Parts: sequence; structure tokens; C-alpha cells
Amino acid sequence: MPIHSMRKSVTLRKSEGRILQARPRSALDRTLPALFALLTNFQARLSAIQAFAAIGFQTLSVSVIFLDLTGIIAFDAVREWEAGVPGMGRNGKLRSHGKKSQVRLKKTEKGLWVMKHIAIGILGAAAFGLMASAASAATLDDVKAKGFIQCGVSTGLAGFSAPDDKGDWQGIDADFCRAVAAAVFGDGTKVKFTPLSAKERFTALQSGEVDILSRNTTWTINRDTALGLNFAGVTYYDGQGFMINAKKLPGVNSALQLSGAAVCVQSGTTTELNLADYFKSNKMEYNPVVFEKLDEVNAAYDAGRCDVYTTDQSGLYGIRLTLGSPADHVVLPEIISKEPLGPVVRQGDDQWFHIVRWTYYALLQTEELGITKANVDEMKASDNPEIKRVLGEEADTKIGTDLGVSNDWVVNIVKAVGNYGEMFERNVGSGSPLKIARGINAQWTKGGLQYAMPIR
Ligand SMILES: N[C@@H](CCC(=O)N[C@@H](CS)C(=O)NCC(=O)O)C(=O)O
Repeated sequence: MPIHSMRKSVTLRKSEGRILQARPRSALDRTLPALFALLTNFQARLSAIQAFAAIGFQTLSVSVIFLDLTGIIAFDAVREWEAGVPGMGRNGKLRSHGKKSQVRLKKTEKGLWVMKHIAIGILGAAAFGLMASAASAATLDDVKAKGFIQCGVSTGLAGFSAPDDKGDWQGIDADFCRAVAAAVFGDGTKVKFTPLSAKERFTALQSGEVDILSRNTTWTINRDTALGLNFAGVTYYDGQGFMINAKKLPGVNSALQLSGAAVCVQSGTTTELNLADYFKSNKMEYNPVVFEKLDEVNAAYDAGRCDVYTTDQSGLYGIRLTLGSPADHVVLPEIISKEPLGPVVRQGDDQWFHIVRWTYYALLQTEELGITKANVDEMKASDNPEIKRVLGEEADTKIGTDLGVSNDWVVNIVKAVGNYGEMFERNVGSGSPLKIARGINAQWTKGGLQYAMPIR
């Protein structure tokens, strides 16, 4: 039975989806993200130009040496021509002199004129490229100079990043930024948080407003390539789900019964795209009710303006807690997509990328080795060579300094936020109101997908 014939108190105008759609995108809204993506890609291209310039210089010097060696012409000829060589116009066009030998010489001069201008172009591009890469490759220096990490988070998603009563950001994503701060500064408190909607998040990272985006963000090819970003790992393996008000829709226990439903969804997300795919592939109709701000989606759903709420399943558990009567809402069993969520940085700064990536592995590796917030100091004296190495206790170690941080960076991370398992349980697992099971986020040794690359 299609959902519109089961709906009880939900009365929807057919056009409601359109009425509730986020305000029409202004020309600026449309152009800004593209512009930043363009700039980031431009940067990558500049590196290519630099490489090209290097090759160009080699080719140029080889050609000049060759020209000198064969005695056809010396480089001085260019300067002569600049001063006004007889027989050649300023625009580089040869004047006719009727003497073959002279014409041959002028042709070489013209070649050198072209070569010189190519050299100038290459030099300019190389200098510009060098400047651009110097500007982009300095996140660690920037962060050290300002004394904190600017961390992009959500505007408030329980378990992931949400301010508590005192305004302190809590959640697995907020803690991840604290872990990076601990690695860099030896102090997990050296973080400032920037709340970002789904639509704002990538522009904020691309423009340098934040140093890292740690905000329930799904790793996709488009974000890795067209948006010029780098995902450093998967801190939470998720999938998209659906939530309904069971009191209003009794008898609905599968997403396949949702044909004709009004579906609340946030714009600028993979959620919006997967939703369209799912309904299309199952030949079902739906009415998207789209908002830009999380508060607006939550309010619309809570007020009964949509039949269904869709987002990452972990997000549904968090959002359910904020509704008027959470117990009335059920999360349906279907998972319609893969949503690997993780921290993201800009392309073009390998050192910063490695610091973020290896912070993630350090969180995982310490859990695997049984190193916790409570025992990390005594673990330093362990006989286990791997534990000693990871904690920077090996003789003559460079385990941290090679990364650009201190050798006790892993100790600092664990002291600040605990290991990955502790971070998970405290924020989204058994120690949190969400009570999410580890599931596929368990360690690979326990049948899960979390697997640290070797710290050695
Ligand atoms: N993981 C998906 C969805 C992420 C997302 O933004 N979900 C919404 C709905 S739960 C959210 O977290 N909003 C929080 C906010 O805008 O502050 C993505 O990366 O596109």
C-alpha cells in the first residue's frame, strides 16, 4: 500500500516540497564553490607548470649551448636585435634583403626571440608556482604561528559535533580535532571550532577558513578530485537510512513502503543524491522537502511536515534524541548507501595531510595495542617493542619528528582523547545516549573495518 493512503494526521499540499525548498541559489551561491574548486585545481596546475618550467629550462639551456657550440650564433645576438638589429623588424618579421646567408642568420634570431619569450613566460610561471605552493604548503607553520587548529564541524549533531550546556564542543569529530591538536601542540585544548552547514563546509576548507574539516563528511571521488580535497581516513563507517514517526505511519517497517512520501533532507549532501537514486531504482515516487540548515530540517520533520527523515543512520540516532517525543520515531532497517565519514584537508600540503592521517592511525593503533588514557604512562615502560616504538620510547627514534611533531605525539593524543575505542564509546557508543554498537567500526582483529597502517 503506498504511503499517501496510510498517512493519518500528515496533510501535505502536493507542492509543499517546492514551497519548502531552500531559497533559490543566487548566482554567488552557485559560483563560489566552483570558484574555490577552480582555484584549488589551479594550484595543482601550477605545480605542473613548475615541473614543466624545470624541463623547459633544461631544454632551453641545452639548445643555447648547442647553438653556441655550433657557432651559428651567440646569445648576444638577442641583445643586438633588441637594440635594433638591421634587417629585422621590431615585430620579429624579417625584412627582405635578398642575401641568403643573412636571411638564415635572421631566422635564427627570430627563433631566439621566440625562445627568449618562452623562457620569460616559463620563469614567470615558475616564480608564481613557487609562491603559490609556498602559500599552500604551510598549514603546520600557520597553525603553530596562531597557536591553535581551526576545526570545521557541524552546526550541532549529537555524538559527532555539538556544543554542550557550557558551549564546549562534544563528539567524535570534535575529539578528532583535539587529537590533532595534541599531536601538534601536546595540548588537545588548542582547537577552535567553526560550525558549518553541509553547503558551507567545502568552501570553508578550500578558502583556508578552517585547517581541517571534521564533520560527518562522506569520502567520495568528486570531493577528492573536483573539490581539490584529501580525505585522511574513515573515522566512522556509516550508511544512509530512513526514520519515520511510527505513530503516524503504523505498519510501515520497510523503506520499500515509502512510495509517495514527503522526505525531509538537507541540501549539499550525498543524502540528497542517494535518495534520488534509491527511489528511482525502486520505481517509487517521493516528494523531497529540502532545507539548507539542520535546524530547519529537524523542525519540519518534528512538526510532521514530512513523512520521512533521511540522512546517515548515525545522524538519525542523534537527531531522534532532539525530537519532541523520541520514542515515537523508528529507524527503518534499510541502509541505502555507503557513507564513510572522515576528516578532510586541502590538497597540496602533504605534511599536514600526513599529520591528520597518522593521528587517525595512532588512535586506532593504540586501541589495537591496549594503550588507553589511563595506562599510557605505564605502557611507556612496556617490554613490547611495538608499544615502545609507537609511544616514542625507542632509542634514537624519529617517529614523530619525521612527521613534523614531537616523538611523544602518540602519548599526547591518547592523554587528550583516549584511543579510538574510548573515543567511540564515549561519544556514540555505550557511554553515550546514542548507544550505537561498534559494528563495522570495530577493529579488524574483531571483525570490523578499522585497520591502522603500521607505525614504524
Ligand atoms: N555524510 C553526508 C551527510 C552529512 C550531513 O551534512 N548531514 C546533515 C544531516 S544529519 C548534517 O550533519 N547536518 C549538520 C549541519 O548542517 O550542521 C555528506 O557528507 O554529505
